[in-house]
Amino acid sequence: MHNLDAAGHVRGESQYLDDIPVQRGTLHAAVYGSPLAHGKLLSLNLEAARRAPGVVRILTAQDIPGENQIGGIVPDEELLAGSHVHFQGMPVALVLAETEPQARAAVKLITADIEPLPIITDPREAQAKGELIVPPRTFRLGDPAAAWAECAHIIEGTAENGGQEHLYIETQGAYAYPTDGGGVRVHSSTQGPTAVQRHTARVLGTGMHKVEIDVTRLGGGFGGKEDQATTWGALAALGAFVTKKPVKLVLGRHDDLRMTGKRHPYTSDFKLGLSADLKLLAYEVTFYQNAGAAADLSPAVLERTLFHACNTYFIPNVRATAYSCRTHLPPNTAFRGFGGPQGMFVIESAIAKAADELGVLAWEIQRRNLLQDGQVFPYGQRVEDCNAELSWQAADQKFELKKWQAEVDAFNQQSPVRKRGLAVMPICFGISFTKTAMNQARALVHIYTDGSVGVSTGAVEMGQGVNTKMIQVAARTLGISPKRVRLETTNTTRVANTSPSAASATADLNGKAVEMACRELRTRLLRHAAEDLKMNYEGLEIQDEQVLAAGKPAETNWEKLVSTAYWKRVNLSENAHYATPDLWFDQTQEKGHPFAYHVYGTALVQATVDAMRGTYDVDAVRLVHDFGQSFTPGIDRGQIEGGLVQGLGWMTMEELIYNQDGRLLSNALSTYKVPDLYSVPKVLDVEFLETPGHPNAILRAKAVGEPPLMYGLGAYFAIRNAVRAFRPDVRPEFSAPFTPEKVLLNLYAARESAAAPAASQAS
Ligand code: LUZ
Ligand code: MOS
Repeated sequence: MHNLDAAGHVRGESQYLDDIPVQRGTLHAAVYGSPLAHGKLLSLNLEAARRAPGVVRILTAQDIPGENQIGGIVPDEELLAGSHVHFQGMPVALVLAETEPQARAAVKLITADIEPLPIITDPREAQAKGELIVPPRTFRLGDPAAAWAECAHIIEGTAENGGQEHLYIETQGAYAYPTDGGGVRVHSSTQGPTAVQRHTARVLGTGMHKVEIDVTRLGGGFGGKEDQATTWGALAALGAFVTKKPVKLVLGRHDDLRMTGKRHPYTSDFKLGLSADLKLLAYEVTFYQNAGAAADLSPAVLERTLFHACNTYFIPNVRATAYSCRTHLPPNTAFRGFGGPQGMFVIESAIAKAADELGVLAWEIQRRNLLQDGQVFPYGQRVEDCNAELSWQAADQKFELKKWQAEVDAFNQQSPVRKRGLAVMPICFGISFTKTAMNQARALVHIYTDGSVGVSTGAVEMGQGVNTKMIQVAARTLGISPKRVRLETTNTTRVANTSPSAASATADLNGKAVEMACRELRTRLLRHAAEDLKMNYEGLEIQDEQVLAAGKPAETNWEKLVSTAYWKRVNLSENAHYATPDLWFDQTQEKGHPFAYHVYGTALVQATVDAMRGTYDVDAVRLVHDFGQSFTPGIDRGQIEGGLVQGLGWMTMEELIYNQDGRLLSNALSTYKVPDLYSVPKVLDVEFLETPGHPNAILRAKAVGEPPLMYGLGAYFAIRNAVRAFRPDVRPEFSAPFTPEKVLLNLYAARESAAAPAASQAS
């Protein structure tokens, strides 16, 4: 089944926040953000802005009726700056005006007296100064200190990755209305309606029951609206609450880029020990996460980095330590993969460095160390239903790794200026929120008397096709056509206490709840049918297929079944609750069973580098992915393609640059390059691995949102291999993204400095 939103999107009919008809009397808001990254806020000069045309009101921290606090995991983030500013663009004042241009013009008239304080942008500096968001965490397996003695080879190094802008097509925004009885209703472009509700209530000093959040769909989220939609939702709500008028706040692209957090940059130190036959024996790694100025989701992201520190390899002795470092950048946040990609980049870098030094191909090391059933992850979970070997073998068989490598080598032999590189990128990604309690969801299903069905869940549609999946689940479980089912908006009044749509788990969690609710309704209807048809109650489970089958093909019997059930006063609504079974994690031991299951896959990536220009193409990505039993293969394939290209962009061209003052220099699409159509590999093969799926996955279709992003890491190592084909004496340092600029710097690195690593290897 195709994505049900597709036609509406193509015709421009799909409703986004900005398409909601604007009510008369609506005020338009714009935000004044701090011009400095750190300082004491001495005074705000609002007079000129107050007198500007159309300005109705300017709100500051003093106007907040409740608590000026939107921190989730750690209460360390003010909605509007109080006494201090902590990053450039931190919201300080909210201008409400009759039109949006008036509000934006008035913002430009605001000035602030700020006493500058020292600015930290480097996570290692923050760590050295004790500026940590939370205490460090360490995951341990075996005894690495003792294992070094056993290692034939020990490789040490550093790896760095940059951040990543989410660049959802729809910027952050919200539209709030005052409601009867002193509440607010907020249309929010958020992945986490409950988070917006909770923090809005806190800021307004009211109960969550007076705050209703409603979401139709997002024009992209990618993690950027998991936590950080809250600011804009709460600000719009504050405006509506104070003025008793509707308030609409939509960030312009420039403000969105400047004011919101991104994927976390990391800098990490690694030490990897191997046996003579290339078995990984020991791994020590220290991650320094650049959290930015407030905790946001950083501690959770940090944790997922630790969970994925070994990617899809078994290493018997591991010590992984992670620091969440407070700097004066906008608070960094969730981004597809949620720290996993950062952890995986480091182990892949360590393996690449080992391959350089040992004179072997990285995939020879990768191949020998894939996870297998019965082994254990460093966090204590047993490896079960592992498809690491299976996906590698399938990829090898379909794409002929050795032959492909030989072709690349042959090409490089005869091509002096263009060189190719091949890399293999196997992945393993854990599915579940790492915070066990978040793995729950609810669904509310109504069957109307005409046989049509309305389904409400906590799932937010953001282009990933979750609504289509929910409709499929409902239709299949009830045994009716998907045409009879509508997915309602995501609304906190209909479905409460929701987890954000995140962690690749949205379809699993909400889908299971839909399935449970529909099963219950179906049983109820069958019982009614059995009564009407004088069927035997005991035989119900056996006969229910017959009963439903009798309703086909015209489904007129469905309508009859439903309407007669109504007249017999059968309850046609159901609310179900699902909690993923068997999850636990003990943070004191850093051991447990945090994931419902894991998703595996293997990608082969080829890049061609132009050694004159430093430019490159990622020519081909051919991969085998573990979808389980996909019931929406078109949507799932789309997730793989999109995730891959997003990962490829992060690893190759998307370069976020902040200066020493904490100012974003890559603050527009002229300076921040994202993949376009030409960046998509010309060959993009997505093959479905034949596996039974997992019982914790909805209809045994495994989660598909985040895992494919990590195939993009292969592009980094393919480019690196191509550079080394041109300059075997150069060992490019591990610094993502591998921009054409860095390619050139490596290609034209001085011969002398290039000789140094070779000498140290000999010593
Ligand atoms: N969000 C979250 C996530 O709160 N916890 C997670 O484990 C997670 N994982 C991936 C993406 N978002
Ligand atoms: Mo996400 S990074 O699953 O919001």
